[in-house]
Amino acid sequence: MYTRQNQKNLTAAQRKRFVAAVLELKRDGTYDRFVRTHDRYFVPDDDDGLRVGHMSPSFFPWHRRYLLDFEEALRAVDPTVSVPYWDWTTDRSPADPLWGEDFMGGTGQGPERKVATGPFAHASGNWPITVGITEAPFLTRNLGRPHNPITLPTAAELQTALDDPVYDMSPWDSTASAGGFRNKLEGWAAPRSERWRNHNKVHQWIGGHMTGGTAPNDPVFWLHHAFVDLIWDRWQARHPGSGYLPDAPLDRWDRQRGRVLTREDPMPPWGIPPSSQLGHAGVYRYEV
Ligand SMILES: [Cu+2]
Repeated sequence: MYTRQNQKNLTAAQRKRFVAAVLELKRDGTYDRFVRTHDRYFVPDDDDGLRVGHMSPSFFPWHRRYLLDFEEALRAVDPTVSVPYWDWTTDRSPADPLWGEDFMGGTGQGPERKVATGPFAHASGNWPITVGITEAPFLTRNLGRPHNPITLPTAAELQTALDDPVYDMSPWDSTASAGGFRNKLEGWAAPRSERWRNHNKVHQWIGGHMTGGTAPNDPVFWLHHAFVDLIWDRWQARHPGSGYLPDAPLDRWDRQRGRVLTREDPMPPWGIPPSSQLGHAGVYRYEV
């Protein structure tokens, strides 16, 4: 059992070891395989295929397993490392030490929004982008989107998702107007005028690679999704009588049948059901 720490509590030595392990996975090709996997399962509502990673109930269990795989790879490089989490309701500024030279590096610069500081700057030579949305070989960001400002989700906004006692609801996609914890936290259940909420809004606030299927090109992806994973714990603790939905096969006439995972369906690429990922006791815990 190991601990996932709040990123703001990491010592300089821990930041250094985390960055070094990430760079080693990049160097040996493992990292880009993770980026490719995320992109492959980035299937939107209007696609015919099975949606496992996004816009569907398995958003939480899929990312939990995905982070665990990544963390396992990191820990094979350095067993003292785990994935830290970033609480974006409290550490909200582009000036936060999260974006420091010794950790994630800063925002993108120039018209191309090229990340030019820190360990993941292109000039370092250690962070070529090979699985991108464009041909650009460098990591891009646009923290806070200054030309059209967006703020990180607030604690109150997060609370509206946590307060919902229903895990998810039909039609199990990004359009549910009624709500459900998964949709509110993933961040689709918003009026059109304010499209992004919670998890999605964080991706938009960072900008650049974080806005697409190859989002894990930006190492802050892992810190963001560790916090999303922690939020799932909080929701479970708050609603002990609520569980993963759908928990039974969908009706034959249901248009989402075969397109979303029920509790016991095999979840690709692992072939394990969402029910196997509902807790993480004995594997890791979160520092609070
Ligand atoms: Cu995400």
